[in-house]
Amino acid sequence: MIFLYNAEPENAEQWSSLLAARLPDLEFVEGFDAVDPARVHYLLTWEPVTDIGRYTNLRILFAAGAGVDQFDLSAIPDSVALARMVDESLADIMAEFVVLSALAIHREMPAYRVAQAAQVWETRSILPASASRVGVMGLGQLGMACLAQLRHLRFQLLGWNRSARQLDGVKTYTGREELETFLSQCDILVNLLPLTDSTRAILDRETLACLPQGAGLINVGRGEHVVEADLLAALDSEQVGAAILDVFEREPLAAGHPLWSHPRVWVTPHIASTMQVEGGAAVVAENILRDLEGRELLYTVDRAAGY
Ligand code: NDP
Ligand code: OXD
Repeated sequence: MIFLYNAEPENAEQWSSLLAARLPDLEFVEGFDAVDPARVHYLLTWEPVTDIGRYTNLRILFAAGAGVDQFDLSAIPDSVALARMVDESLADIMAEFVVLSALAIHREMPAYRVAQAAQVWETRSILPASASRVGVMGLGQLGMACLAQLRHLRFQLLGWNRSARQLDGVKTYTGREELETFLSQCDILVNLLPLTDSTRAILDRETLACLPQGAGLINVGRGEHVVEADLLAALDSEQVGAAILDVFEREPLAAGHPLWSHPRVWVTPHIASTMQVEGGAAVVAENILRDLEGRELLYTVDRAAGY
């Protein structure tokens, strides 16, 4: 049995020894070019696989991230299972980033950065977190982890999701019909949707206009959820007061892109969270064992839904 690893080279050794501890017969191979594709049974990769049909004995394609939008799902043969990364540490780290960003927006840090650049000493309103409404789009593994941490700070919480959810202390909304009502109450909006045909460009001129005037946006989902030109216009008109953006339509964000220099935008280079090796290897090993024993796999992707 061959496991082909195509993720961060610096973590390969640790992956290899963690997998060997649970699967001593698994041969660990690193890099797409290291082995004849027909010999590979399990494959972990961030990048899309070119010509996946060459992997004639592939059993599970493991996405190295939580999202699978980089893959052409229609090209993956039905005989190959697709599993994504779900790991408690990945969710904890995402929640840390979202709490940090929500507090920064709530306490108007982007405005203080602008004031500092101009050497202006000017105080702004000081209110507890309970005065701000934070809405999370996408109540999956990551969205739920963020809500749990935001709750500790006493933010007022809202959630929007495809299927209906009932959550203690969170006002929840479902489907497109309730999107506008949800958005109209979000002083701070957090996007944690997966990128699919139904969610691409979901934050555009029309939906951004539904937010309360001056709302903050935290985008940690995917860049293509937001129409960047519409966001820039909303920032310029102060419909959006501040944006903390970790993901972009094109990554890396191009030099000279107006988002780099907008005074009320904070840019981070897709670092909100990432898989941790221990958690990732545990999930992969568990799924390989399940496959070998003919049991149901964990965290498989619904290809029709696209996530
Ligand atoms: P999950 O699959 O666990 O959750 C996705 C959630 O979104 C589900 O609750 C789902 O609803 C909901 N959803 C899907 N489609 C729609 C829709 N059309 N309308 C409303 N709700 C919808 O994903 P994760 O929480 O694990 O990850 C979310 C995304 O976060 C990833 O896909 C990735 O893009 C991004 N990410 C970003 C990282 C970063 O560093 N910036 C790191 C990791 C992930 P339902 O419950 O009905 O299925
Ligand atoms: C992921 C990511 O999907 O890092 O895990 O964006």
